[in-house]
Amino acid sequence: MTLCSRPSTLAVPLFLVGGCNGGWTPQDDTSEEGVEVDCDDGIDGDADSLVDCDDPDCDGLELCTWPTALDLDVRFDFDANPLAEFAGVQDCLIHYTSPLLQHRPMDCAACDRVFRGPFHYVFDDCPPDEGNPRPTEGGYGLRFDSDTAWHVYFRLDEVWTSMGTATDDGSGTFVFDQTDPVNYEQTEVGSLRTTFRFSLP
Ligand SMILES: [Ca+2]
Ligand SMILES: [Ca+2]
Repeated sequence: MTLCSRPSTLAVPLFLVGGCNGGWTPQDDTSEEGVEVDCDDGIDGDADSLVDCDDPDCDGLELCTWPTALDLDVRFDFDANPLAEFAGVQDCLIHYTSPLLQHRPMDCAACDRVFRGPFHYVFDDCPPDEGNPRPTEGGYGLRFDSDTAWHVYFRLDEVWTSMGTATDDGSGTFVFDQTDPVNYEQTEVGSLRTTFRFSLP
């Protein structure tokens, strides 16, 4: 395998594309008669036809102000350095969007919400990850730390893993933006900028 084939340099960051798959554990419904006690389980606990935050019993709860749908825009932007370009490695970009919906049941203990959605590829000129076709859907977990900061989680080998913090860019869009060096056979070949943008639909 030569540097020119540049196959695995993007493999590690691309696990972020995978999101959450399988392993969901249903939660118990801890309702009492006549009152919606659990306002975040997707169940109409008191059987009055109003589920969770739609039920006035849940009025005033902070969690009822959290979004149940988000638009996600993701970019993996690889920038080859001059040495790597001399060896034939090229820049490449993977760009996809996903209309995310709240996913139930959720099994991310550190998250306030888990979202899933189909991936729509806008652009992709990066080399294929042999044996691992691009995912067609995925999910992410969010913890709502403050009005301007959300912590983002993704699933890696069935374990929810911290990705980092997305912050409000001032327009209500929460942005995670990070650049990491990319190494191939102990040589730095460039950098990968990873950008996740969460916005309200
Ligand atoms: Ca409920
Ligand atoms: Ca109810």
